[in-house]
Amino acid sequence: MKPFDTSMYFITDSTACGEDEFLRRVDAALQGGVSIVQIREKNKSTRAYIALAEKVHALTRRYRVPLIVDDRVDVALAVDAEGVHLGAEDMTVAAARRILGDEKIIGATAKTVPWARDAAAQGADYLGVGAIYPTTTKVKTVLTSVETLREICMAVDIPVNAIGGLNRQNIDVLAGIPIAGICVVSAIMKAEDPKTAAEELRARAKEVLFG
Ligand code: TZP
Ligand code: MG
Repeated sequence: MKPFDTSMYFITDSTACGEDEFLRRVDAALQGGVSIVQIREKNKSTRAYIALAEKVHALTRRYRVPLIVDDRVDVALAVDAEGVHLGAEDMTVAAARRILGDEKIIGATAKTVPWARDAAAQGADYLGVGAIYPTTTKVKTVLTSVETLREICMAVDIPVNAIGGLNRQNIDVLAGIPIAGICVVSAIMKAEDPKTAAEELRARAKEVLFG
């Protein structure tokens, strides 16, 4: 597997704007220094998902940032993305690993310690844990306490990221928890200036979490 850095993990959402503006925002986030990008599409046809993922991958490649495809191993393979992110209703990590081999990054969602251990044992490369705060992004999720997040970090030896409602103003709640990074959608995607938002969030995360 190629090395990857989940410290500033940006998840896209194309539902709020047209495609040109969407791609402009993703490019701005990359300029602002996000370390990894996930394309997350819930309503597109397979063909449209692949078409958009190809465009996003062209951008992420330019910045040498890995692209992760949410939910879909087939889409990840079709665009030769660097990895896939799997939730409870997606293919298991073990099945995805059989298909993708050892070179691709496989992330998994985990909301409990047993779930986290299971994903790690199946070969997940990182975990996303949350939602830490209520989120305005369309998602089927429940809140995960900061205490559970801490326990998950202690229970597995793969990188753990926090997700859900995180922004520059509230990430201090994560100080002292050995997470590898934060995942955000709105804090960058819906910002007036996504480049500055990414820069500021990254700086704040460095200060509060990795300082
Ligand atoms: N999983 C748990 S919360 C969430 C996902 C995909 C959405 C996070 O979005 P935001 O806008 O950063 O709260
Ligand atoms: Mg999923």
